[in-house]
Amino acid sequence: MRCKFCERPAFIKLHYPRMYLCPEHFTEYFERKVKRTIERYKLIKPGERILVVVSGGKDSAVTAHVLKKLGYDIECLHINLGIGEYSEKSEEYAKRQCEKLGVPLHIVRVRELLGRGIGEVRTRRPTCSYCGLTKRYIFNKFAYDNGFDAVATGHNLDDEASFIFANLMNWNTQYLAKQGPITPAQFNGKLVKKIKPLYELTEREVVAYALANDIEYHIEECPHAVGAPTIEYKGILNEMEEKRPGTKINFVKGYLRKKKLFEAELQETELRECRICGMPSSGEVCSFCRFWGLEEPVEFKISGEGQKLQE
Ligand code: Q46
Ligand code: ZN
Ligand code: ZN
Repeated sequence: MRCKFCERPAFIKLHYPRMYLCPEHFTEYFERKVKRTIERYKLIKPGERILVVVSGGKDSAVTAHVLKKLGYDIECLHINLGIGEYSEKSEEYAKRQCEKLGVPLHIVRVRELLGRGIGEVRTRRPTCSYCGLTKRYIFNKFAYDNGFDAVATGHNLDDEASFIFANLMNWNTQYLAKQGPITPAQFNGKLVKKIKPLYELTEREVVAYALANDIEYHIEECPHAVGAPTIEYKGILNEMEEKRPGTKINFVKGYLRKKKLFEAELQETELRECRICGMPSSGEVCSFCRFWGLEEPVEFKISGEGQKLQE
C-alpha cells in the first residue's frame, strides 16, 4: 500500500479516519492533531512555560518531543520513584530522551527526598494510591516553586477512555465531574494548571510516532501495575474500536459534552493551607505531608542560572 499523500510505501494504516500514511505524513498528521488539541481546548497561552513530566515511557517522551517541535517553551521533570531497577532504567531513558531533545531535565528522587522509595513504606494504603499522591504533589509543587504556568502529562486517548469507562462502571461520579484535557489553575496558582496534549491520540498512534521519530523509551511496566483493572478496560475498548472505528474518540467527546451531569454530584471540599507546607489541603495537614510524616516542607526551587540537570 502507498501513502495517501505521496508515492512512498505506507508505514501505518489508520482506522479512523481510514488512511494509509508514510512516516513523514503520519508525523505531520500527528503533530497537526496535537496542535489542534492545544487550540481547541485552549491548553497553552502564548509565552507560557511548560513543565513536562517525563517517566521514561513513550507517552511523556512523545509529549515532550511534539511540544518542543511545535515551538513551546518546555523543561522536563523526572520523578525517580525508587522502585528498584525499574526506576533506575526509567531515569536512564528520561535522561537520554531529554539530552537528545536538547531540553533541560530536572530529577527528583523519592528515596533521597523522603527516605524511602515507593513500595518500601509499611502502610495499609495501596502502593499505587500513595504513589499517585506523591507524584501529583511533587510535580505540582515543583512547577509552583519554579514558576511554571502548566504541567503537561502524557495521557493519551486510551488512558482517558479507560478512565471514564472504569469510573462509569463503578459509578465514581465524583471523579467523572473533574476529568478532561485541562484542569485550570486554582488556589491562587498553588494548584498549577494541568494539561494533556495527547488527549485525542490513541496509544497505537503514540507508539507509531515514537517509532517514526526514533524516540527510545522504557517498555517495561512498573512491577506494581501487574493486574491493574485499567488494562482490562483498555482491552475491552480496543475490541470495540476494532469493530467500530471511532468508538474511543466518540466516547470521550460525548463524555465531555455530558460532563456537566456529573458536576451536580461534586462535593467541593473547602481548601485551606497545609500547616506544614502551605499548599492546598482539605484538612489541617495535606495528605502528602501527613503520609510521609513531614515536619518541614519539601522545597524544589532550582538554584543557579541555566542549570540543566538537577541531580
Ligand atoms: S502508580 Fe502504581 Fe504506576 Fe506508581 S506504583 Fe507503579 S503502577 S508507577 S502509573
Ligand atoms: Zn507520504
Ligand atoms: Zn503539606
